[in-house]
Amino acid sequence: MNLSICVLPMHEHLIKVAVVGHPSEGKSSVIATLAERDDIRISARSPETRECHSYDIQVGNQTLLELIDTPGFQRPREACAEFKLYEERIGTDNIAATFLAEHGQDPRFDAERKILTPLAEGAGLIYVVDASRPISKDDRHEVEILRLTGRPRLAVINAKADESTHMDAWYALLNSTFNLVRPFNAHRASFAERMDLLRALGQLEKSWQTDIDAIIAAFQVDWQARMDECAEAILDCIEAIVLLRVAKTCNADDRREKERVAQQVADSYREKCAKRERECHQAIRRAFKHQLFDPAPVTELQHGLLDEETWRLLGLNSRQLRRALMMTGAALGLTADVALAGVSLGVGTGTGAAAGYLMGRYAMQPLSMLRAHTRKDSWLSRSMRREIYLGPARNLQIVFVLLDRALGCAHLARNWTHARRDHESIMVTRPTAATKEWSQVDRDAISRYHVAILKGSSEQVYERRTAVRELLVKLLAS
Ligand SMILES: Nc1nc2c(ncn2[C@@H]2O[C@H](COP(=O)(O)OP(=O)(O)O)[C@@H](O)[C@H]2O)c(=O)[nH]1
Ligand SMILES: [Mg+2]
Repeated sequence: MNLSICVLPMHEHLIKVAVVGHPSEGKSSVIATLAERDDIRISARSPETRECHSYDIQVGNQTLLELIDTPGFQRPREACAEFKLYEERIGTDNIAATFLAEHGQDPRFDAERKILTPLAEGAGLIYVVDASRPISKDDRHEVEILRLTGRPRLAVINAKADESTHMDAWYALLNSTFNLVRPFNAHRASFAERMDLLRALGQLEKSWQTDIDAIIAAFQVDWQARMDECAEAILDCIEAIVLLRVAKTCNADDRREKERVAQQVADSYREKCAKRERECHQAIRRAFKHQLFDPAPVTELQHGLLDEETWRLLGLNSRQLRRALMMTGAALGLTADVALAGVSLGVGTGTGAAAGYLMGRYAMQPLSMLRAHTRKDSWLSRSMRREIYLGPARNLQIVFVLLDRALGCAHLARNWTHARRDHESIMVTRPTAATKEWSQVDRDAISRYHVAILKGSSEQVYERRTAVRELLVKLLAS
């Protein structure tokens, strides 16, 4: 994790923290979540971490914090017995180094040696326990070893299940042996919770405080930049899709050819929309540094952008849409026919507001805008060739559907921690319809933006885009 930022401490420190504990308690998961690294190996089956691995957290070009992933304790009872002996014989002064000197080649303590090496070299430690299970004898031995190392130590309660029966016992044990104890769920931790854990790390040792504060400040600046990045990606996508136009000419007298070409236009339009929307979702995914997790399946695979089912679930309801469209219709100065872009309703002319009203009923269906429209190639042309085209998208509902899908995607990307590997569970998530809950003022800002894209000057688009960007940044951060 490299965070570019301004507030750098004057001197170069490197805080080293070893993440230690029992196998499969979630040590690697805590690091993956904290450092936003989804390339760290995590497995439900056999313990994946056999060697120590370091993960740097940098501010600017300077590494300020090194998190060291370690294998789990293998023989805590025997190792603890050794520690007790040294305590009696020579005291606890760098007891970890004594253990390493005594058992430098001992194959029994291979894992313990790897855990204790960074501690003997001065690292602090985070002890990770799954507090949804009862305390075992081995846990008590591990806790005792870590207490005897005398290193600054933070215990992290990473409860993997919702079982809380053993929680009090765990807190009692850990509170008496660790400088600080914090709950932290590696699968569900929010950004604020991640920062809280880092803050706790800073409290362990006075000399760490400044650097940890710099790291937190850098994370916060970076987090804000992500909201801006996502908002820009969403706005670019809306503009591209609203202005998208796909057209083909055909012989107007040949009904079969017309149908075939209309189908081609519709297919090409869908494909281009899907491609453009996917670019937006991938930009969101990248902003949140996901390489493994792809939030797009929920929005893209279950249903397409222009599927009726999508439009049934997402976007505004017909009353909200009618109201928004009355405004849009009037602003665009559209007649009913124009607003509906040729969808014949048997209404010849009307006011923009009437167009909005009528559209409200039809705009709920993506196919109403997908209908291919024909017009003569050229009035001068004698041949009866006609153009079949789709777009630009006058139907405002497409903007709200795009917004719901992009915000849903951002919500998943933001909350999916880098430790999670249960990616298949994402498929059962329902896409969320957030725009229905927006205030009238916010929905109007979208209508105005839509009108500006279709009709406005670049200045007007810029101005209305800025207003919508502010709204999106607020929503993305909430
Ligand atoms: N449900 C849940 N599972 C977790 C959590 N943290 C870790 N796990 C799972 O526990 C298993 C072991 O995790 P890992 O980080 O590899 O443990 P380590 O051996 O201590 O490094 C993996 O299947 C993880 O997905 C958590 O907060 N919630
Ligand atoms: Mg591990």
